[in-house]
Amino acid sequence: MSVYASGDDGNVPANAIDNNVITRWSCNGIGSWIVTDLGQVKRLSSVDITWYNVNRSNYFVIAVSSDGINYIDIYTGTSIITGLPTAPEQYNFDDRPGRYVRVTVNGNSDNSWASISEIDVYGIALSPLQRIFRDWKPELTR
Ligand SMILES: [Ca+2]
Ligand SMILES: [Ca+2]
Repeated sequence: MSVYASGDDGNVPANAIDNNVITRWSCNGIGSWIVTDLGQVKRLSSVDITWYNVNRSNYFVIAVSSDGINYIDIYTGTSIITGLPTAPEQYNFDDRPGRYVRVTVNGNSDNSWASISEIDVYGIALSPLQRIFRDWKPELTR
């Protein structure tokens, strides 16, 4: 599994999948994006995003791809202003195959920064054993 992004300010992309909500990926600019590469095509079910700043609404699009080139938008949303403590927000969609999960941030209600503490992709790895337990959808970005 790997992760890369359109850029960063020193808060590097890897911080978005280190299972630590204290660390974050940050990049300034409308349309900043980050991609998680799961290493192989899996059945994707939902994406949790823990936003760095929960006192503003983030405008975002989640897209998935099997080849890292051709993406399909699967979720367009606005995060909720919750106030502290920071908690993951779950975005569900119909199960679909994918290897690359891209989150594009089109700014937020305060400025043009993208700042994400954690991205958790959930789904099924499609191994024979896991196909038996269809309802068991572990985090793939762990
Ligand atoms: Ca995680
Ligand atoms: Ca983190």
